[in-house]
Amino acid sequence: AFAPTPDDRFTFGLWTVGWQARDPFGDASRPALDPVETVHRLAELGAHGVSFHDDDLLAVEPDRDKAIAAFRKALDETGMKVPAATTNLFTHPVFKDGAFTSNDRDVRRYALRKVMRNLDLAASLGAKTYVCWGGREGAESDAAKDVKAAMDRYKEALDLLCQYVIDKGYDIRFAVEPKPNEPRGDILLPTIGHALALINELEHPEMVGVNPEVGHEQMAGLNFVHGIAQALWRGKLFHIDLNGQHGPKYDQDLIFGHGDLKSAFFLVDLLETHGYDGPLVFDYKPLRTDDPEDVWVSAAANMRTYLILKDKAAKFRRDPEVQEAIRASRVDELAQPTLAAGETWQDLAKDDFDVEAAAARGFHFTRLNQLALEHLMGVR
Ligand code: 3MF
Ligand code: MG
Ligand code: MG
Ligand code: MG
Repeated sequence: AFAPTPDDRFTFGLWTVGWQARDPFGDASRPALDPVETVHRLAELGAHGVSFHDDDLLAVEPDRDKAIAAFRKALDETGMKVPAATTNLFTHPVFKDGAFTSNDRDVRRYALRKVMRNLDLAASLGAKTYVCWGGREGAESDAAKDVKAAMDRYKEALDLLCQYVIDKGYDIRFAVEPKPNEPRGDILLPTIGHALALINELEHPEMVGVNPEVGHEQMAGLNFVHGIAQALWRGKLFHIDLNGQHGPKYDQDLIFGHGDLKSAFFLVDLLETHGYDGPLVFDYKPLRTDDPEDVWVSAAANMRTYLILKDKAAKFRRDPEVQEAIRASRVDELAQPTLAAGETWQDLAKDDFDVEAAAARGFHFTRLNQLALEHLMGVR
């Protein structure tokens, strides 16, 4: 039980298992990992696919053509897919003030060329989603960045990239990944809501959605499940980065479920009951204390945790006592429009409403929450 198969649509970034665990205070604790090995190991574990930054492919082979050929061969041998790809616009010091919104115009032009080059590769590998995380789009000083101009440049960049995809005839949509801070003091498009608002202003809003990451919203103290629900409501959840985080602190990138487990439970419940059918992507970091074999234990743990939570969420939904508690809490009543068909604001005056009686009615949310926790804790 809980053994993943490609039908589960689990994918991993090459940079996750391949993270050598360099951090601001310490050197690498693991050797570089060959993307070819990653593809084979993840396939053996039951994953569906991998995604990559342009630079990830060069982890052990500096020749781009050779690296791509080896990667393609590994994909062919294993049947692994590339549902998404992305661009590294943050490691090289040229991007120290960002890429699409760097104050330096030449850098902005170089960044767009770098994305377009990798879009060609992404399309040739069958990727349907192209992720744009604004790695260093941001500032430490409010004097240093004209944020209104930066929004113009962000829009300009995304509009240009959509036009590129249209002109090339690629079957690709973009997914903007919000993050509040790290590596910059403040990053532009810090939350799902900010990203959705920018997308509404684009020339091709239908081609752009979001790629929210569990830990990123939680770093800002936000409710990830609520953010995902709002993105699903607008049909904007094109991609999702699953991992774990313990509240507002540095970007921990823990294994999925190894942070806020209760939020992970309700997230899986939401994705599964909504019928989200995009890739389920793990964007996590194996602990720096893990050795090269532990890395694969951690990769498997992400998928197993998701499948366990999926099973628990389904049992929660099927439990007659839960169903009764949901009715008692009037959760389903919210789906009913506030006005009946044909009613107008004038009809509201006709209501015979006892304010005090309504104020006295409890919602019984505690009982419902406890039932959810008991399912999660495995006693029901
Ligand atoms: C950083 C991230 C990124 C993005 C990636 C786009 C390195 O916190 O989450 O991972 O997910 O660049 O997919
Ligand atoms: Mg993270
Ligand atoms: Mg991240
Ligand atoms: Mg991410």
